Amino acid sequence: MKVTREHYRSVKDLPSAEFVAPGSPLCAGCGGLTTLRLFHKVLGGKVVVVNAAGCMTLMATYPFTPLRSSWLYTTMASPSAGAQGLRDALDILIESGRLPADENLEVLVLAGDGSTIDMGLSSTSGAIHRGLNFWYLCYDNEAYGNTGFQASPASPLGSLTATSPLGTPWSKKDIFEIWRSHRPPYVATISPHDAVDLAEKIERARPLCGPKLFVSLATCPPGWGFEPAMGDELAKLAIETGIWPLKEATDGSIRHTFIPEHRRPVEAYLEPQRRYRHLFHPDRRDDVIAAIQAAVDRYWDAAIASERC
Ligand SMILES: Cc1ncc(C[n+]2csc(CCOP(=O)(O)OP(=O)(O)O)c2C)c(N)n1
Ligand code: SF4
Repeated sequence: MKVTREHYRSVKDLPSAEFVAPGSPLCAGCGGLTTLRLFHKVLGGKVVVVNAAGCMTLMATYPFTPLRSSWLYTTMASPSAGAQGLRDALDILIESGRLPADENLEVLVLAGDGSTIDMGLSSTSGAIHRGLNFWYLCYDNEAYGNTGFQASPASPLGSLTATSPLGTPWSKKDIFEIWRSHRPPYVATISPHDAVDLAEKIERARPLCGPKLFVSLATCPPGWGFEPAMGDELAKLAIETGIWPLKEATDGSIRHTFIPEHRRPVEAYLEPQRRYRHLFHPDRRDDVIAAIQAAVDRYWDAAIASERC
């Protein structure tokens, strides 16, 4: 089931302008880069990107950059503090007449899951609490990708990373709920597979003043172990199996923008990825596969029950 779309009916309705040019040192088939390209396209060109150290930092290999927008690079722990400084500076310059109002910029934090869910969470929590008017795009490749794919608290149960060679024993930290508990105006999950859903969510968030989070599943060919051409199929499978729910919370109230009523078994998503190969070869780990399936089923049973109320 899909919700009614108000702004975009198909990808043909998306703006044609590009703000991320082709050609960057990022890996072929990076789902995070696809999300950024789509996100920037819809948000528009009047943007300053505040980028925490991570894979996307590779875009700013001086003197080259594929970005047409402005860029501020921060440590992993401080993109939201950087966003606060930029927002304040822009507001003061406009208020004092030193910058024309039509030169205002949207402030967009761009950060990986490690920075978002772990190291940068404290400064972000402060920024949300202060009601900072900014956009936050987390590309969640489910590990510390840039430094060799070490486990992060976003690494899902059973996944192999450089620091969990037997499979991560924990479930992902729920950044959607962590943000939602701060009561920001808007929180959403998105996917590089569904450009229209992503674009609709940006339009719904645009009129809202305050912190706005978008968490995108970032399919990662080298870290997850799949051929770059398969990225879109995997992102689709994450939605169809129910592993990556597409949802939003406006003023705390959650709704799913797609409910996979006939969910595919999680194996369809897990088996093609090298990071889950140990669950299938040489012996099947039915216990771990069943635990992953049970968590997905529990999530959707609760979600469907609450949305029917
Ligand atoms: C305080 C600090 N510790 C470690 C590093 C080294 N470092 C640079 S990028 C990175 C990984 C970032 O992971 P994530 O935020 O998930 O983004 P990704 O690399 O996956 O894009 C690390 C550990 C750093 N820059 N700063
Ligand atoms: S390691 Fe993964 S997230 Fe990082 S650039 Fe490559 S594909 Fe993208």
